[in-house]
Amino acid sequence: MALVEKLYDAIVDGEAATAREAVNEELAKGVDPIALITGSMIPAMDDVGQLYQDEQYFVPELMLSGRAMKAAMEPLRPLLAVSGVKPAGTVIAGAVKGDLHDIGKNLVISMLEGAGFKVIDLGTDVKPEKFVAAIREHNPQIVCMTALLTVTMMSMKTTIAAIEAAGLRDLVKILVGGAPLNDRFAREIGADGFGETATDAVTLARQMVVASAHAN
Ligand code: B12
Repeated sequence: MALVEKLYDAIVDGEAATAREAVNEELAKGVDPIALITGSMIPAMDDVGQLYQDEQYFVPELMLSGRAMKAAMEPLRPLLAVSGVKPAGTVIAGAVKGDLHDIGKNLVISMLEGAGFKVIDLGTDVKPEKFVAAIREHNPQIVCMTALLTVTMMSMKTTIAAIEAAGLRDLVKILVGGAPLNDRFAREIGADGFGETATDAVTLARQMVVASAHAN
């Protein structure tokens, strides 16, 4: 899908109202929501990250772009969600302790909901004990964790250890994601899977639900 310049520029420039307007204009033309996300919105956030790294952008600009990304997601979320069907499975999702980045997590949630999963969003800066309590309360098949900071990646390990200590590890599959992660790290910390994109989250979640159904 070609880049929609108005949408891309609005996110890079941190203009929330224009970003939402651009999405609505594209939807009115019949453009596929996922094409907007992958073709224009994620590339815009990637470039914002680069600008920050190059010290052309600072935290206020990051925040404005984050807000514009969220505004652009608003009209898309209901279109990604399906309703009225039996959930494909239950997932709990959160950004781990210390991590306030939630754009990727929210995208993962939207895509999972779009694929028919019931998702309980634990939010950001989620402490290990909150993951544990949510597993007890909601009985999910899958736990999705996000970390965007190298310093918070280790919170994933601590969370998996807490889930293990609570005797719940065998009841759930654990998926991890976020820009600084890779497959090897996921294996080292004892996760069941790593996904680079929100689409990977759906593919892996589907595989894991099928696998756990066979195991039962
Ligand atoms: C927007 C942003 C912010 C916003 C966040 C707004 C929000 N509501 O989320 C704000 C301004 C709050 C922020 C704050 C900070 N940020 Co910041 N931020 C970013 C930025 C530019 C974009 C992140 C983003 O939203 N990307 C777009 C989404 C769609 O991508 P994603 O999160 O990776 O998710 C995708 C995949 O990873 C995957 N995925 C994600 N989760 C999961 C989970 C599963 C299970 C699966 C399968 C897949 C999956 O699917 C998603 C879609 O494909 C990145 C740069 C970058 N390019 O990553 C820096 C970045 C992450 N931030 C950085 C830093 C340093 C900070 C601050 C420390 C800055 C400061 N000095 O205060 C604080 C930390 C706050 C905290 N405690 O968390 C650094 C981290 C460096 C590092 N190595 O640790 C980065 C990399 C910028 C940089 N280049 O230096 N930030």
